[in-house]
Amino acid sequence: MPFLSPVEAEQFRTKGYVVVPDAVTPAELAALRADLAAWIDESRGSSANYGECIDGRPRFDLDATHSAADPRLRRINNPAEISETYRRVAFESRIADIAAELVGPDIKFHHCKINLKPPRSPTRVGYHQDFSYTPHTNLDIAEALLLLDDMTLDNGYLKVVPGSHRDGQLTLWRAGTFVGEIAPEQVTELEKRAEPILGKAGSVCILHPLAVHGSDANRSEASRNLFICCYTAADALPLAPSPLPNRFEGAMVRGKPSRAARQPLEADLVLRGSRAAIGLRQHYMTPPGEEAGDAGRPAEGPRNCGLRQTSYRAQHAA
Ligand SMILES: O=C(O)CCC(=O)C(=O)O
Repeated sequence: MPFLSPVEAEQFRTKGYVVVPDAVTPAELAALRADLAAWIDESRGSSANYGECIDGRPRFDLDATHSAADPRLRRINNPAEISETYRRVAFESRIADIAAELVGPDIKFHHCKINLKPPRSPTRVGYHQDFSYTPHTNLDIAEALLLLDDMTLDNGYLKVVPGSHRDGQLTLWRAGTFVGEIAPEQVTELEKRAEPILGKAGSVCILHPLAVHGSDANRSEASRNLFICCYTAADALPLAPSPLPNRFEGAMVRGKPSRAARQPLEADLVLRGSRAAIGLRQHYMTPPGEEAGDAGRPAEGPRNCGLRQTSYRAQHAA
């Protein structure tokens, strides 16, 4: 039995995203939230980023304003590696079934993270496409953003530009620098078309890798936390190192592994500099006014990302 209605599957193809309510059970949601509450509480004991991922980077990222009295955990990298609850939801829940239906049937795990926006968090995420962070040989990639809290118009909701996945890849580079977000002059136009992703905790938003999206500051007293899992088709091979290396990377989630890399039908993918872009920073989560960027980035990067292709399956199913 399909996990998505025909209307939902069609929305992913035409708009580049779909929001599915009740993607996890109430028990799964409660267990995810309980682990997260414990991590937030534990963070009170630290004043700098802590924990260690397999590449040596910290597991837990703190906001600059974090304190024991007002804990402000900003991101947890690959929680599936340290919590059986998160691993099980990433691999065994309905979310994985939905991803397999959209970009499978054979899908692999790529990475996961929790993005937190505590009450009154100024953190915004500039408009971007995830493909620049996770380039693969084809576009059958599903980014699943599970709402751990209700997402409302006040608490830093996600905004997606419908249909943007059909317009090709936009550069996240400016003047030779990887800035991680689309240029302001392009954003002005895109923003007019953006749709808010609102929903109850337990809903999942699945994004196409070229869907333009971002989010604003949290102006409310409620937190807005997302558990984000990236899945790829078994025959989508990474063209750059993972932004968040982890021990589950490449593990099959559904179906059979592939011995072949499927290439896009037509692609002019300029990847010069992308390794550095990916390794240095995952996403530019900057308070307004703060420059996005990163020291140590390459002097030059792709000026023109010429990939013009919607998902192979999307094209052929349409
Ligand atoms: O946490 C957010 O608000 C956005 C996350 C996002 O855009 C991403 O992970 O690609």
